[in-house]
Amino acid sequence: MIPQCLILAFFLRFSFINSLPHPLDPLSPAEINKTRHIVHESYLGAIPNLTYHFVDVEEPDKNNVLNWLSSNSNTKEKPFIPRQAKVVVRAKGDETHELVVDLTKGSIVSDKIYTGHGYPPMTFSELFRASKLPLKYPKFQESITKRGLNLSEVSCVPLTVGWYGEKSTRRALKVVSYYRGGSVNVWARPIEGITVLVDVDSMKITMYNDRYRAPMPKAEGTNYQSSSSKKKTSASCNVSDIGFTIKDHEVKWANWAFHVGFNARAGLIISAASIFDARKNKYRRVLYGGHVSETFVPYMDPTEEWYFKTFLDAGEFGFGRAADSLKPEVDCPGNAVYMDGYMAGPKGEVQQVPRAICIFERRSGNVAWRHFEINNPTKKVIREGEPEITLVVRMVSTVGNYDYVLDWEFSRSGSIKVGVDLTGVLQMKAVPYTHNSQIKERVFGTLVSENTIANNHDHYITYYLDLDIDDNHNSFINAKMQRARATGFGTPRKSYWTVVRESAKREAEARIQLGLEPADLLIVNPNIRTRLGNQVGYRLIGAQPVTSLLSDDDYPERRVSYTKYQVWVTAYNKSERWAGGFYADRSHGDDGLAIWSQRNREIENRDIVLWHTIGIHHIPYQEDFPAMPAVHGGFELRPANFFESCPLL
Ligand SMILES: *[C@@H]1O[C@H](CO)[C@@H](O)[C@H](O)[C@H]1NC(C)=O
Ligand SMILES: *[C@@H]1O[C@H](CO)[C@@H](O)[C@H](O)[C@H]1NC(C)=O
Ligand SMILES: *[C@@H]1O[C@H](CO)[C@@H](O)[C@H](O)[C@H]1NC(C)=O
Ligand SMILES: *[C@@H]1O[C@H](CO)[C@@H](O)[C@H](O)[C@H]1NC(C)=O
Ligand SMILES: *[C@@H]1O[C@H](CO)[C@@H](O)[C@H](O)[C@H]1NC(C)=O
Ligand SMILES: [Cu+2]
Repeated sequence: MIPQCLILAFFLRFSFINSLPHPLDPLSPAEINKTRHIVHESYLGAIPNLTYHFVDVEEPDKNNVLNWLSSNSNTKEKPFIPRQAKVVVRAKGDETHELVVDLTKGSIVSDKIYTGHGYPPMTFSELFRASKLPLKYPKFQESITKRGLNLSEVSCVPLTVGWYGEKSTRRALKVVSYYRGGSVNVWARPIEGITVLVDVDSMKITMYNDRYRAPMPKAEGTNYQSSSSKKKTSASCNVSDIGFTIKDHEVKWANWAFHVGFNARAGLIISAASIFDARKNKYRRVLYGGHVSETFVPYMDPTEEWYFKTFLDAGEFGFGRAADSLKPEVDCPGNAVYMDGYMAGPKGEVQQVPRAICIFERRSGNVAWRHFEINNPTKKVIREGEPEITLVVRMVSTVGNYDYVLDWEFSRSGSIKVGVDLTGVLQMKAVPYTHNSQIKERVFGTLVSENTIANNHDHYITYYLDLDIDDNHNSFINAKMQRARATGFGTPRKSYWTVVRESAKREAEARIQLGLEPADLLIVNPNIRTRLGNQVGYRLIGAQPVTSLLSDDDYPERRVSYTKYQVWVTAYNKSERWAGGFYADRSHGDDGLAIWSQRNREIENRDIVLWHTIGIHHIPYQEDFPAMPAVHGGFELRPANFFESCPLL
């Protein structure tokens, strides 16, 4: 007995030491539980109805993480990095506490009350309770009866309200309602004309208006569930060509090594991505951290019941909070491996999202590289090439009616492709019209079915990209292609283009509107050169440019003024991560990317962060009804004089 116990004790101790988390790991279920326990043991535990709005790992200082990453566990001890959680709780309905909880010490090491504009995200239970209020509200019941509808068939959806110049604000939601009545597609049958304002801290309806009625769109043709007879795709694609390894959150595949994280706000987070350079026989740093920073979805309908719909989905709701469990063989192919996501619920309790992330090898059917050659001395034909094989890391965020499929795709060529597929169901508005010819007023969208307008809107998805090319001393280069006159060469050519490389010295020089002039945008390490003397770098191949069409003085635009440029570069600052500001709900636009950039810090040969906004202006079409075929957007980070030669050979 005794020896066995000793052996067991030894193993437990050994495995404990070995399982010290990677400093960038998300909080584990035990750590989320412990965070809650520490907060409850403090003076805050005595406050009734304390609500948890944000719980995430407090990211350690970058230098400490870099030391940790570079220390080889075989030769020297990993430096100790305390595990800390950043927590935002609300107490007594009016105080927002920002806490740093030290999980190693078991205590709160920082406690500040936030008094600025804006609020943390709603909790799930707040959204749920607000959505139930109208159903018990006599005036709403009357409105439903007057429309000849059945209250038990009504679904209510709580929406954030934005900010429209109010001097002082309270936390609020507007609840919109839909009629199921025989359809699973609630979004297709809106109950139009009603405004219900809920004050969230008192959880009461504080304003109610039933302004007009519109006919209820028919239920027929709104269902999007595929018929059960449809055969599943065969799993014959279950091939793993290269194979990858996952140790906790660390992934190794082909020449890549990186860390996969998850939190309630950003969802999927890629960190510490390095690529093995066979010639240098070492891993070289590329991306210290990358994730969705904010999203902005403004609807283009200025009427009473619609004008406020200008959502900052990541900051107001949370892309991770909205993460959906992935369905094998539909959301990810048969060879995928899954990771669960964990976050804190409204009471600080652990919430699990099973299969939040999937990782799989993709054989796209494309060519990675090829060449056919007849001009060679042997007179034999040469035909060489390789199929493209990549590794994809994916999650899906379903924010209300929309589904965002978020991909990070790693290629052996050194390229990282970041993609978003937009799908789901449109936001629709009930109208009296069944044919386009009947419409004599402005309707702000497309008639996609009888009595149904799908409203015009935009999607902007802003990425945080902390690139570290080899090390932290990087510069941003705008390599402009400029026309030159061909004079003095003695040839009949009149013009050609040449490259003018401009290294941005300060943040103001790195606000870019794509598409205005041809240019390559690069993050380079000005201190490291290839054998041939070129600066090593990575290049951003940007998405098709989208620029907000809202006027600068419009309130939603003031909150996301960073959408006027698709590319920004800022000086690295650990606390500058969320492009729309940390407190996005009802924000006034006094925090966020555009404000930080105004400091106009030096960014040449510094630790810098690249920000890129992708998206679409969405004019709906009939094919988007009742569910929308995915629309793809994305960008690429691609080596540019980073390797000495083609890394595929
Ligand atoms: C959560 O923490 C409490 C207090 O430390 C402990 O009693 C409980 O067992 C933990 N629960 C889980 C699921 O880890
Ligand atoms: C706490 O919440 C409960 C249930 O939601 C509610 O009945 C009670 O009034 C709240 N207490 C305080 C002090 O707000
Ligand atoms: C309303 O719906 C409920 C549940 O579907 C049903 O039992 C009830 O008969 C309906 N009432 C009317 C007036 O249609
Ligand atoms: C596909 O491959 C994975 C990983 O090797 C395996 O776990 C899974 O069972 C396979 N699925 C099928 C349908 O063969
Ligand atoms: C880092 O960012 C925060 C938030 O913008 C700011 O308050 C702080 O002054 C910045 N620190 C430095 C050293 O610039
Ligand atoms: Cu859309």
